[in-house]
Amino acid sequence: MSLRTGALFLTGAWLLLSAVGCGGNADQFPIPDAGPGDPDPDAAVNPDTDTQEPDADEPDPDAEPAPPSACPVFPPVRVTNAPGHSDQPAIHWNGSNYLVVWADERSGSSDIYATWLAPDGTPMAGFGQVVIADSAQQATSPEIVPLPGGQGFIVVYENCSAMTATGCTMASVEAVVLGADGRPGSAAPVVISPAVAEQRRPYLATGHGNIYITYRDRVAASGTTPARTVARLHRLDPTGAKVDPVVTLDEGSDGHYPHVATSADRVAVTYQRNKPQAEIVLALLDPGLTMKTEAIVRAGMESKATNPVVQWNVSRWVLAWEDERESDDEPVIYTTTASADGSQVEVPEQAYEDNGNWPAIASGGRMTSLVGFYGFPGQRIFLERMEATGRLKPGQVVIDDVGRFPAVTYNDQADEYAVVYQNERIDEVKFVRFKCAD
Ligand SMILES: [Ca+2]
Ligand SMILES: [Ca+2]
Repeated sequence: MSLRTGALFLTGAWLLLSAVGCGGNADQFPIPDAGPGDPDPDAAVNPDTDTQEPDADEPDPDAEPAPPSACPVFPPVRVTNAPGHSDQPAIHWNGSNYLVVWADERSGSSDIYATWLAPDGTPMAGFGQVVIADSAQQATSPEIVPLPGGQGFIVVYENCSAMTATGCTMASVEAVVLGADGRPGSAAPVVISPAVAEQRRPYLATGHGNIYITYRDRVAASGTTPARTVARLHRLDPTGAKVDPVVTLDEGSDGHYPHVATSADRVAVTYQRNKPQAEIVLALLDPGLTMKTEAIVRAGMESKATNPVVQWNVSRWVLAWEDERESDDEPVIYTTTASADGSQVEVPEQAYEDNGNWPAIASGGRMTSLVGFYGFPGQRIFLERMEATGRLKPGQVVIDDVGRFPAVTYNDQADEYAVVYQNERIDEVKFVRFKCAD
């Protein structure tokens, strides 16, 4: 059975909504069957009901023209070519080259692969594309950070072991340690959190000599307390093993979509909790994971808010998330910043007037921060440039390709940003880079 991420279902719905909403022809877009999928952009993996053959890697002649890009973008470079879906890439710049990891179905089921790219996105000779986690199940959603001290990397991912018609019903969070050369050692992947009835998308941050991981977990019903989802946070040692304490963010309410980052003196987790619904929180902890502050970034309201992300931008926390306050089932990306101690949160700003999904943030260089996401027209990757104050600069960087699931990083040698994403027409991973004058 072929698999895709659950986000595809929603993407299909958004494609249709967007096409209808802007007066376009839905037939212009490769719309998969929506199926009985859970309309959750965070759903892990779902059965593939898309019976269309992948399109050739050519521009869609019927696509709406791309909006102008705020600065020039190099042509995208295709990273993967093997048969089978290649999906959800993550990228790390090590000062010389990029290490890219992604989920790949070339073996017939989804495994995690890695490759090294030169600064221009061409493959590094002698490495190729290496399976780093050969799962007997379906391994997806990899994330990568360097080990403290820099002598290698750690990759985490979710491993789905049970599927129903509506998606993954059982998944574990696992880790694999790579050497400085990007190759896995002989140790088997570490199970950080064993499979229970909830998929759990892990994120990582390195800082304070530690590796921090956050993910969703499921708490069984107990007495009169119903089963619920919670956001976990703890450290990993350099072998990928769990280090106590395990922090549960706001144990009393459903917590979803946690994402982690570090500054010089804090660990930040942003997540969504239901108080009563769709509140976005920035939790700030000290390096030993004692809670210091919880700042409310978006007060709970009836409309949905999903997939928040956070990064440190030298002086402030930068946040972005999908927000449906403008229109149900039609998310747009909102951004804001918060002061170092969380005492001041700026009024959130809508980043882009049209549909936006799957935000990712990179910090560094003259642009200070960059918020990437995929949206419309054309299911393109858009990147908003942010000043140090958090104010968005006019215009967007636009990648003229059919993309989703962007991951963004900063190349401090070339003063460029690099994006990896999945080309949704051919289900392959691509790399693109750009540089803006301001
Ligand atoms: Ca492929
Ligand atoms: Ca496998």
